[in-house]
Amino acid sequence: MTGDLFAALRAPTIEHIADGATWLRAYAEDDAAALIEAIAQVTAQAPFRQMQTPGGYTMSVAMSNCGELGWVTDRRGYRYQREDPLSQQPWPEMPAIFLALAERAAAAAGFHNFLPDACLINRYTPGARMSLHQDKNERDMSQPIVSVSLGLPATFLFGGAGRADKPLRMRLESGDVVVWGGPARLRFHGVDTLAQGAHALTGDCRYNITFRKAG
Ligand code: MD3
Ligand code: FE
Repeated sequence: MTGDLFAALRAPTIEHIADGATWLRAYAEDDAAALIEAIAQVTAQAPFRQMQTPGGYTMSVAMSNCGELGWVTDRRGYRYQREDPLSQQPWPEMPAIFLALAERAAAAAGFHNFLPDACLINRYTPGARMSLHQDKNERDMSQPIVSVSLGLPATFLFGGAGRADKPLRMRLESGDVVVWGGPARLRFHGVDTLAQGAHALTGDCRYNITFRKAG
């Protein structure tokens, strides 16, 4: 049977990738349709937008946020803030299904009582990429980041402590969750250019949602 409508569900597996990094393959597969619906609701209020880097480039990835704090970038720099700069209103509330998944996934990786106050939603269309960077705008680096991939697969680049360290390549598929904590928390990482494709739930795009304790 090869039709998309009857695509087999992947079996969830737990894989230790590196100190502090745990790959929960297919962990969110059962929730994928509901998560995508929740993304649609959040972004009806806080639309996807391509932000400017401090250096003046326009990011190829379109972003939005929900939760108390949202990650933004513009000519003034990278930061978290309570208001959506487009509307000057607070970011949409974090959907209950987001919070529940983030808490459950963090606990499965050994990080108990994870209570994210920020959720960044990234949308990749073919050609979009994210260059190697560190996530260091959060206050407490002892808290992990939980990432959930939905839709088209992507090649994730998992680097080292220095920008020049040769990254490992990992193919992240829809429903995969990765928990990044401990010594993995400050490693460089990025996403290779998204290839064209068609996914039953998202069409021609990939979403990545990351849960963070930012404040
Ligand atoms: C490893 N997003 O939004 S998620 C980001 O697929 C970001 O959209 C990528 O990097 C994406 O900042 C990757 C996986 C990820 C997220 C945070 C990390 C990996 C990480 C923090 C530290 C180490
Ligand atoms: Fe990142």
